[in-house]
Amino acid sequence: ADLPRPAPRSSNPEIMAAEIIERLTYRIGKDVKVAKPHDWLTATILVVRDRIIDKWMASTRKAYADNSKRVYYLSLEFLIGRLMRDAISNIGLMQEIRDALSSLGVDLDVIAGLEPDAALGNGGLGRLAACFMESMATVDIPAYGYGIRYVHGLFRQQMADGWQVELPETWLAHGNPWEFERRESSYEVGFGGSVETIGGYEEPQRFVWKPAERVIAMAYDTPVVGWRGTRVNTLRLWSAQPIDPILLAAFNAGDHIGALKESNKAESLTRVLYPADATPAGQELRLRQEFFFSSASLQDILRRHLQQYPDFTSLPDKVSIQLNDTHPAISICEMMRLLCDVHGLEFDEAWTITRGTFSYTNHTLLPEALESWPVPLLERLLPRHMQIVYAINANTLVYARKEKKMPDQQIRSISLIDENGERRVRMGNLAFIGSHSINGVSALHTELMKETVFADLHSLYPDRINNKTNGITPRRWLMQCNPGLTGLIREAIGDDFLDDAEKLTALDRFADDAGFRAKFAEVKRLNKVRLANTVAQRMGIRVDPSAMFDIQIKRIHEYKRQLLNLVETVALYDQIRSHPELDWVPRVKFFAGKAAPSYHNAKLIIKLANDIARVINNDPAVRGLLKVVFIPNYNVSLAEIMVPAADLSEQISTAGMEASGTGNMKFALNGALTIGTLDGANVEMLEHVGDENIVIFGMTADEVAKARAEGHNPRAIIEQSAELSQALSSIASGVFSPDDRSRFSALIDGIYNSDWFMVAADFDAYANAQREVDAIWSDPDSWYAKTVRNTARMGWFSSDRTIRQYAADIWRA
Ligand code: 26M
Repeated sequence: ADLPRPAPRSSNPEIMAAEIIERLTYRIGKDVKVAKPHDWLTATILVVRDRIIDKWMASTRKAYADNSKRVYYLSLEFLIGRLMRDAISNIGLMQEIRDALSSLGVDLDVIAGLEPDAALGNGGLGRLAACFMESMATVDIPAYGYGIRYVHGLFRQQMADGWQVELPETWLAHGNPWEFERRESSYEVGFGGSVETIGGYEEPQRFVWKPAERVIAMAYDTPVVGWRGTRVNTLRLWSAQPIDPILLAAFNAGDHIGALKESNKAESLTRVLYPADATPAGQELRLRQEFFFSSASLQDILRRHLQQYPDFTSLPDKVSIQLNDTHPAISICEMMRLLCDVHGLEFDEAWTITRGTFSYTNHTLLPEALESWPVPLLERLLPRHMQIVYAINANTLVYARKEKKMPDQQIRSISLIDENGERRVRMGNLAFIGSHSINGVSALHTELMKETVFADLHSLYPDRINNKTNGITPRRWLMQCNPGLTGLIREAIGDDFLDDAEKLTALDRFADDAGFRAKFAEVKRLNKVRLANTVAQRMGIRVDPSAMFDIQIKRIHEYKRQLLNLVETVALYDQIRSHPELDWVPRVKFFAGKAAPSYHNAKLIIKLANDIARVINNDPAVRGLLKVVFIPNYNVSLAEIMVPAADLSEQISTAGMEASGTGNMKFALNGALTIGTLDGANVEMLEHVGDENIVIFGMTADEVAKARAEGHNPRAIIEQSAELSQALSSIASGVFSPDDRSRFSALIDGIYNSDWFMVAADFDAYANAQREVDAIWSDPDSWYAKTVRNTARMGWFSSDRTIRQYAADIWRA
């Protein structure tokens, strides 16, 4: 949003233009006459960056001077996307920079589109970390994000004959003007080797880890500006470097190649993001990444603490470390090692400090997604940490057995070691036991945590589990991605909502204002035209912006049930063809999302979407009534175009399986209607927007659990539904895959034989809900009244609210 506000140094486009030219000349070394669009982009970012730096330093100094508590957000993923528009808009210079560039013959929107989309994350968990970074700066919390500076972010997705193909992503190819290399902030991180025991008989025992391998973690800092530029925090990403390559080469004199191999090995640590978002890869390199960034971050955190305070007794008062899932859970052992072995604290004292400092957020209950590492691997790679795991476990199990009289079966379930089959360390249990707070990401998810995976740990520590329902930053997900709607809201209710999204409730009464609804619809139409243009440009497909835009965008996963949507699409296609005389609502069904490269069924679902699209889009019988579009290479930037253009948001996961969802919030905030199950944060969205403004269908989490426990009969269900039978058999028999008629038979057999994800069980409810959506659409007054109310009532889902709750209840910051 182009917001007129006093700028920090100048609000004069001429000065701004001069500054851009100055950066172009002296930092990039290019003449105005020969500058390429990319050079203008870099020069503009450098101007913006310099404006941010004063505030950055002031923020750092203030935290030091005030002895404020610092929050550290440890995450293997930060899915930040493009940064320039975010930064410019947050410091209030949008209009000046736009004008300055335009006076130089450069279009801001064109160069903004050249900025690479930083995809250092897979999906929801990584995007949440990015929203939280922006909100922590906005609500003025001294916070640091810690993560990995992957050379290659999430793979680029290309389609080859409808199949997903993964290509390497190279976001750093043109350099990264946002980051500052901090050579002075480097730490050694060890792997392997052995543990030496010192003392024992008279003196207390001490342990010294002698790693066999060592690498350097080097910091790269990126400033994160909050809304109105009040505070600038640091995102610190670690890059792995070989230990002094010159020295190493000298040591290996005569073996130059061998020496460089070592340096290659070090650098390979931070080369690439693991592309799984639900099934842990279980690869040694992944564990190395987790420990590498945990160790570097902890060394940095403890060093900063000792700079300011005499010892570590004050650590829990001055430091909060939030673990984004279990990926950084090894930090708990590393903290214990640093406190005991390096700084000489006693185990019990170190444990109190550690537990007082850490808190853990769980993002999934899927059993296959719960991280665990084989004991032999941990013993070999991190021998000291394995000892610490055993020590923590012994203490916990003694407490549970002796003081809490816990029976054996529960003891087995709370143990840090899974003894069923190959012995493994359970990272979820480690994160739980080592933290004073464990939170879920929606009310339903938090209750399910208490009842399922963490039931026994919850009975042992009943005060630790709490809920923090996710949120999204309204700066990126309303003001920037939807300037049209932002402008319209400002006209209607003024600017208060810009600083407090909950003020959007003032918009509620405009739902009954026909004039306002017409403007709201016009904004939506223009956003749909923008998406239609994107699709035309990228894929050569023409879609009609007057049709309902029905959108499902997220990682491809069976539990998210893109398959349910596709089966219903086929059923609708059959219906339209059998009853062309009926008054069908024209729809475009959009899909986008990446599949983990090793997830066979997810890749098959992408192929199915493309096969269905080809048949439907080429059938004149449904022309103008139904189109299916799978847009390749879904990322944050594509979401910023698709979210504002949606009429209908598909949030249809099997109840009990989506921890929260955050895309659901983005769509509703931007005036889409949701069709969804009672899953994750949908449940709370229903409470906020009201049941007349959201279309809920299907089994509840309890019903799903019951059906699974007692067994349900998908075959009987399918036989009772003519529409479903026909849709499934047409897919299974090869109607959409004439070149390979059995391509989808195994996928469809899964529905007949087990239907784990309740595609058959929920089909009729879903199809009926879709016809209900059609009915609402056919009455535009009713449709837009509902969508206006969605925007008006979604302010609570701002990540500012979420962060305030973390600060009040968990961090006490
Ligand atoms: C683990 C080990 C090895 C490789 C990859 C992983 C891994 C990476 C990401 C596992 C899970 C990952 O992400 C899970 C995730 O994104 N969960 C989502 O978190 C969102 C934010 O809380 C929720 O809104 C979503 O419902 C939830 O699916």
